[in-house]
Amino acid sequence: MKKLVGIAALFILMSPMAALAGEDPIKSAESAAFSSLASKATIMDWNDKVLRKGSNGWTCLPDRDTPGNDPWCVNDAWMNFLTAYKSKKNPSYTQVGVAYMLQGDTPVSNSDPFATKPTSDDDWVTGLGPHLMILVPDVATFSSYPTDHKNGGPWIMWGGTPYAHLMIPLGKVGK
Ligand SMILES: [Cu+2]
Repeated sequence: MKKLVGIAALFILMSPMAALAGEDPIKSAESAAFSSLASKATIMDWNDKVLRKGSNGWTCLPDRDTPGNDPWCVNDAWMNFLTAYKSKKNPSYTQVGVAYMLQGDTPVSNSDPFATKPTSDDDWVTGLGPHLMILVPDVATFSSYPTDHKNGGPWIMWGGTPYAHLMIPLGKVGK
């Protein structure tokens, strides 16, 4: 419970900090995808506050106060995932999820969804460029994909957990 409160506090702290940095959260959120999608999307901050109501079923969220630029544009299945993830509950989506992260991402563990500091070099994913992230209702159908994020193509992040998803780089991976 203490951890949950801590995470909630973190998310509450994050939006004023982003605002202090002078970043327009709507512009930041929209930059996660291309304008034909993002301009009609709902814009929401990380406290679930709607900053702009959209009309196309997509939701974009601004860069968080973490290293790297990591705005998201997601469909309903991914919103279900993110809501569950924030409270460490199992997601319950039943449709395919699509998320755009065209600005890249914050460094993250490839195996531990809740790692708070860098893990081993083989596991810690840094320098992520533009990518798509796909959810499927039955994560067992991911089994033919590699989990190695350095394989040069798509890979499974957080495999073997309820948060498994397919990462699809839209550019070169690594240096
Ligand atoms: Cu991502």
